[in-house]
Amino acid sequence: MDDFVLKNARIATMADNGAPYGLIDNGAVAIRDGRIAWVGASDAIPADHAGLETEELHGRLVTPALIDCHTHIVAGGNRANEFEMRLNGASYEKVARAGGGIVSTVKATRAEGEDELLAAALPRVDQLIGEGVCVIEVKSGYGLDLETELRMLRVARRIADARDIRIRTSFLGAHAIPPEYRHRADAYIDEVCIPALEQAAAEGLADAVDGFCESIAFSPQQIARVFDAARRLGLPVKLHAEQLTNQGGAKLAASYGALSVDHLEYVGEDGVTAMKESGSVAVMLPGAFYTLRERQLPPIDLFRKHGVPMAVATDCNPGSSPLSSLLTAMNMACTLFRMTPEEVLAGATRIAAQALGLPDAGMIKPGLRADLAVWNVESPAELAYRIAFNPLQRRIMATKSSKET
Ligand code: DI6
Ligand code: FE
Repeated sequence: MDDFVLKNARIATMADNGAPYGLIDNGAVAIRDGRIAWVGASDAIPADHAGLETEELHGRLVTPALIDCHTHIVAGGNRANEFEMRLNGASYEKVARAGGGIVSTVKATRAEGEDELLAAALPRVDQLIGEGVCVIEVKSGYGLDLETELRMLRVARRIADARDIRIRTSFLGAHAIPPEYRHRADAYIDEVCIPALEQAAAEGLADAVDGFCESIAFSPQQIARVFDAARRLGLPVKLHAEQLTNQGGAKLAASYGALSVDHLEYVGEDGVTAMKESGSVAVMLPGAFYTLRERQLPPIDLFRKHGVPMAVATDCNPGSSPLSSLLTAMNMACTLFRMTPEEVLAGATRIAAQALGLPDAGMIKPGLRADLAVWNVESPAELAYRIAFNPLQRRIMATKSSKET
């Protein structure tokens, strides 16, 4: 990437400068070697950057590039047929008997090769890129056998070769109990999940370890065994917790210093204070809340009261959140969860970076990567305000060579 300056922009730095959104009106940003070299007022560009190629932005809004910190974007098949069955009155049991639910995605994912899985994921990735996203977290968890879990992670890595995007992977072997281990969750953890995790770590395929702690998935004790393995391997953890019931997953994840705890509709105040102590981010996933027509709201006021940072992500997956628009997730987080436009923009930039353990992204600040989004809007609140409208003018991403750090 060439060195250049953007000027006469409204810059929502999302860094702490005392103003809402870290806003700099009539601002400029200097980019050198794929990093932010300087940011400030357009009439105060330092002499050492003044000679660079300069682009006039005519008051457009510039934000950090967006970050989708929770997706299952690699998955086989889709579940439109069961969506249709349910809307035609089929019961949950009937859908399950017809092979529906998460197991159907496991079956489809096992049946697809790397190229097929990649080809299916790329249009969803492209939609996110088209909304100014520069980092996508991608989970495994629809393989539930060693071979397919690793295949999913390889496909996730290949997304970064096929597109100008940074990918962070999470091993999610403890997502569901596969049919062949029905009623034998402990055996699944020992015989499949932990060996697959060890293999993924040995091959450098996992940046973090995730799990689904729920009555229909894994208990806190079972998740703890997966997290012990993660700790031995030196990998950070995160957890789907308290999505449908309160199992104490948030407290467990916090005790392992989790980067994030995700969903959290049913978390209690004890879970929230544990997350505050561990510095874990609360990842809000309104796409799943919407799709499942959930009624229990995540306790936004408790996160605010205890100073637990909130991220917002798509949870893009074929079952509970067939959503590949982060802007829509931001809108939903405002309308459904009553988060503020500033909270949701922070949640899709600075706090999302924190949820992924990325200290070099999510803000417009000297030294950080020059991953930016330029928008055809005047105020940052417009990003979350419109429904299914994409005002991206262009995305700027730090050079390919500095893509992985
Ligand atoms: N929570 C969810 O909402 C998804 N996974 C999870 O742990 C559901 C995934 C699916 O239905 O395919
Ligand atoms: Fe999820």
